Amino acid sequence: MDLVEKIKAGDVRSTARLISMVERREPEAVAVIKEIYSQCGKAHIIGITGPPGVGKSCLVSALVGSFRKMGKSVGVLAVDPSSPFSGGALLGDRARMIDLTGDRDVFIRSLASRGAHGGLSSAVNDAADIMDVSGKDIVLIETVGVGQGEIEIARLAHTVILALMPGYGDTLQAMKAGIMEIADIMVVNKSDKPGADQTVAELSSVQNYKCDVEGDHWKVPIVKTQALSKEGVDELAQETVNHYDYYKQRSAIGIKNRERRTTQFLDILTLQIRTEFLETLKNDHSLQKWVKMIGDLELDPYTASEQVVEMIRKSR
Ligand SMILES: Nc1nc2c(ncn2[C@@H]2O[C@H](COP(=O)(O)OP(=O)(O)OP(=O)(O)O)[C@@H](O)[C@H]2O)c(=O)[nH]1
Ligand SMILES: [Mg+2]
Repeated sequence: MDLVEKIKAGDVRSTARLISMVERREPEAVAVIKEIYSQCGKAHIIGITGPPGVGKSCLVSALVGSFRKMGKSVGVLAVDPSSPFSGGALLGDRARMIDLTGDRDVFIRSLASRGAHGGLSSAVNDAADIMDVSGKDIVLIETVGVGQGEIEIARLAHTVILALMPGYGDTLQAMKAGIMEIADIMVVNKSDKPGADQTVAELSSVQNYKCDVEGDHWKVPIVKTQALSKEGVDELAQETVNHYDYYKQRSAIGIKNRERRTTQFLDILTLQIRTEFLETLKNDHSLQKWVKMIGDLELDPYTASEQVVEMIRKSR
């Protein structure tokens, strides 16, 4: 059996190998992705995001348990923290997840967030596709932080869970970063701590305002959880299923998928055009003249790019 066949049969080692190849951006990996692409689209992709330390990894572990009880197989992608401050958390995550690894229907992989320029979101896209084709019913993606990069990654999910914990600070931060808008479900984890109900109330006032639309709109549920004791986690799992069903019933999963694929396509295309252009720049004397003029302050880079775009337009 070749690699593609093995992955389709759900072989764990082959799946892990291909994800590593994707992470290292090996050209052979691209060839395999091309081959499996048409078989994507069966998995329900769930993103979980939120400020550091709110309990995302613990929630992921607990959610895996809830989904297994529903008879669903699960792939987990943990996007490693790049910050040296949270570097220690990863080991903790692995240790917490260890009790799940004996199960054949659970596959856990982390992806390092080093390797800049869009490399990560492209690796996450590919890894999610690989888990999908390997037969996982659910693909859970944990991203760290609430920055633009995390928002981009969360966007590839069908269902985005925003995890917060009691305390106004985190809530405010999340609102500022604009991440509230992408949340399909909000979680107040660590609800064993004081102030959980107040945080829920704060969030629901924001949500009511934002979702105060008549007719056919998904009302973002706010779920209280305690990831360590697993309280509320079955309910959270059920809400993700409800959200997916809601979109499916309205044939809106296709729209979500198209949005994801458009972004992915643009990322790949931009990178390819950039590479291609840099190659041309090296060999084309007229382009080098341009670069020289920009360097000598005879032409500004804005006018130069407008002229290049105009040139491309004319050549079409
Ligand atoms: N009291 C309480 N502590 C919790 C709960 N859930 C998680 N924790 C603790 O919160 C800490 C952080 O949990 P993680 O799951 O690593 O949090 P995270 O959001 O994944 O953290 P990063 O990946 O570093 O952003 C750990 O010490 C957990 O034991 C909870 O429901 N209640
Ligand atoms: Mg974590």
